[in-house]
Amino acid sequence: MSKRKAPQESLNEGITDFLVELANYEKNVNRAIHKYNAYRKAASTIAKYPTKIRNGEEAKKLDGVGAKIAEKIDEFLQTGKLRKLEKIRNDDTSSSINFLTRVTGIGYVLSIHIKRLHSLASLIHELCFTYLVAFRYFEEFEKRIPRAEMEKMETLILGELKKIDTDYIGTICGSYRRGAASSGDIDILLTHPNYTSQTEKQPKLLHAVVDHLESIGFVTDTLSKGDTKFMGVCQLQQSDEDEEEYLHRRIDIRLIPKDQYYCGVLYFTGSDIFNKNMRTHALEKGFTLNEYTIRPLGVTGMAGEPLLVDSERDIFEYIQYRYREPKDRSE
Ligand code: DCT
Ligand code: MG
Repeated sequence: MSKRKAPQESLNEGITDFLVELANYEKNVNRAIHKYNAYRKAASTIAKYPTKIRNGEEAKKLDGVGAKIAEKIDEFLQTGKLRKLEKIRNDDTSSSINFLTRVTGIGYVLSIHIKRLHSLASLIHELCFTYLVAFRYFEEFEKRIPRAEMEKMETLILGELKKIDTDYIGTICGSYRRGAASSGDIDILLTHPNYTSQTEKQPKLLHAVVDHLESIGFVTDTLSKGDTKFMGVCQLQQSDEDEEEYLHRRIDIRLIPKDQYYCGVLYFTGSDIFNKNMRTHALEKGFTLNEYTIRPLGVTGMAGEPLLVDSERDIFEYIQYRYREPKDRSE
């Protein structure tokens, strides 16, 4: 009597599960994208394999499964677990990062901090602090921001900017700029004519804005504050017409040199898929495009000097790409 065949994905589920867990660890904790891709690829091939894998040797015949992964499969099949994973799971730092990455994306900030920090004391301080903020607002960060609230915040932020210095230029990018009905967070790009890639760094231009937004009670918490990038939390104050209190929202403010501003605005407006497609098109036309600059590629493939850019349109024109309004940039 033949037993009914189990659904395909459960045949080697133990193996695919541990491969995916390893993949996420490499991505979130080590930021090792190649390793992440390698584990993902092996997991996806094995998930499609129609029979139960008996040993590493058998798995090694599959596309994307190399000697090292085959060894892990053997260990897993023979012992029912993986020492490497046990170690990772028991390591506080990596579980914290994995957890935070899963819940809010703050793990990313954290993993950067950990690479940059020098002393254990400051590491602990950062960890606790980020944890506290993440937990405090955990539920609020999961909720999307309605467009009407985004509009209110835009008016407030741009208005306050002008009070500090009329020369500031600010743009709320991200999904909001693409006209989305709701957004996950607030992505603000900031520049000032006095600040270019040729001048010295001017962290004061960023800090003056953050401090001011804090002083009016709009920015409520800081997750990280560098010379050019602030990541934190903000909240609109309830007014007489509002029925409910506003939620706490994630806000990122980036200070960008004026000559790189429009490449930044383009990049941070997204979507990520649109960016990817536009970069591919740029490469086909012989240019390399990133969040800072657009540069022509020479015959050897070396990038030349950044081209002058004074609007988003300039970038489209350089690479002969049909201009798209932000609302048409979903892909
Ligand atoms: N971006 C990108 N590639 C990524 C991540 C981000 O090009 N891997 C760019 C495009 C969007 C911009 O950065 C802001 O990122 P998010 O805030 O994550 O995206 P969003 O489109 O604003 O979506 P959400 O409404 O969820 O904030
Ligand atoms: Mg966003």
